[in-house]
Amino acid sequence: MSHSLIQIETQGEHGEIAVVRLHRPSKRNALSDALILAVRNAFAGLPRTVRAAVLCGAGEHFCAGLDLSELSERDAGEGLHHSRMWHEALNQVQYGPVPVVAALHGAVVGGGLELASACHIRVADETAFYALPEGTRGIFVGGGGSVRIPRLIGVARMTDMMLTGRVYDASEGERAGLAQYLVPAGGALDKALELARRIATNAPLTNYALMHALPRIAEQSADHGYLTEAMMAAIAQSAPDAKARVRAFLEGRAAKVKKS
Ligand code: 1HE
Repeated sequence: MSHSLIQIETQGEHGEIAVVRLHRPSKRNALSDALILAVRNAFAGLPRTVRAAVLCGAGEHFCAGLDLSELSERDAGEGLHHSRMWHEALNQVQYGPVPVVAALHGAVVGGGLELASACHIRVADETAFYALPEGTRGIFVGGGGSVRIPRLIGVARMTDMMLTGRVYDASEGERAGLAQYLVPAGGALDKALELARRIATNAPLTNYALMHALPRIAEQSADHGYLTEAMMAAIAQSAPDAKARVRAFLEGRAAKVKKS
């Protein structure tokens, strides 16, 4: 399946991996309204065979953020609805059908960083750099960045990035928590695919719990969190798939945990 602004391909014996590629390289994958809607539609409409997805960008950069050429004439009401449209699209990435691994390279800036933050795992290559130039442009984040980015790097680092225009390089970004994996230049997609293939072999309810229960438990009081956790654990372990996996380990048929 392919739209002009987004390319989607499936991989794997049963089509279990989807690669969703932002495809507007001449504009550094700047997120126009059409592209952000295409992102929403891509994740809402993933084929049912898909168990994990990779999100990447065509060309030299992952994403240059909001398409600034569309910003100029919006009034307050339109700005509100525009931001809410982004929220809906990025929520579709975070709370869509499957875990999403972002493969990052080049610019991961502004709304591009907001989009990356909606993914479940971020893999960056050495060319990646991160910034929130909204401060410089006289605007504010509007794609859920003020909710998601502090949860990755803390309020203090995000405040610094926006107040001073600070740019994190790939290693600084990894150390700060913007990406969990750092790989040589050109290697982000392969690493992201490797992780996605692994994720696709998990029991579906485990992946569901990680996508939908864990972030909500992290927002709950400890008391409520323990109860939500217990209920999720009970549901996950009752699945036939879970029982078969535990039996396989006990009978020596499953891999042990080993150092990588
Ligand atoms: C764009 C955009 C864009 C590139 N909107 N057109 N984001 C920013 O403030 C980042 C702005 N972009 C840049 O700083 C640079 O373009 C990059 C570092 C990302 C890439 O640099 P480079 O040298 O590879 O490309 P370029 O020559 O700057 O750009 C190539 C073309 O893409 C050029 O258009 P052309 O018609 O002259 O060829 C650029 O104008 C265009 N382009 N970035 C529109 N962002 C939900 S709220 C989120 C708020 C934000 O995201 S604010 C941050 C916006």
